[in-house]
Amino acid sequence: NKRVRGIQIARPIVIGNTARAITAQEREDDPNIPETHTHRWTISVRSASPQLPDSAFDEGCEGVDDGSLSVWLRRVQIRLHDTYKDNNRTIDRAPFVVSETGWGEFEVVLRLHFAAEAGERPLVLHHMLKLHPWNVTRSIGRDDGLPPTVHSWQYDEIAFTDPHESFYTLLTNN
Ligand code: SLL
Repeated sequence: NKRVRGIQIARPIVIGNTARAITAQEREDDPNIPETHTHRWTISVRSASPQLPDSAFDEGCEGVDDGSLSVWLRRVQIRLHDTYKDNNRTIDRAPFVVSETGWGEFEVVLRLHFAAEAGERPLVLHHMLKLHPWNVTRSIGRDDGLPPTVHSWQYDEIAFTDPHESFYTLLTNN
């Protein structure tokens, strides 16, 4: 598998989480939510393409076509705190998202597996799950009567140096 020498090609991503307090109504509707759990949160890995609508960063992120990401990112393993049951989660297609409820903040370990064409080892990234708003995190009000959503995101660029020819073709054709 030949490499294209002297080339670096990067893809922008955003990793992070949204979180908000669980309401009394939700507890009433879902008796399975443990009493100790105070928050509902979603961790995700998304492409940072400017075309993505704001809703891509909402709770759940349903209906967001993040297809361009799946071209080169084939699997994300997300390791939660070991207080979680089955704390190693594997997501094999976009959207690369894990939603849970819980009571505490912890460091999430994300392992990004690239398309086989890349011939690259998985990349390990970290994200501090944020539940509580403070001065740096934006807490965005909403008009649906639910508590405000906390957002904590970090932008990153995944750079491939001297990429395999087939991977370079895959990236540039999509
Ligand atoms: C610590 N930051 O280091 C804390 C850990 C863990 C939070 C927080 C799971 C709850 C459950 C949950 O919210 N864990 O599965 O019941 O000590």
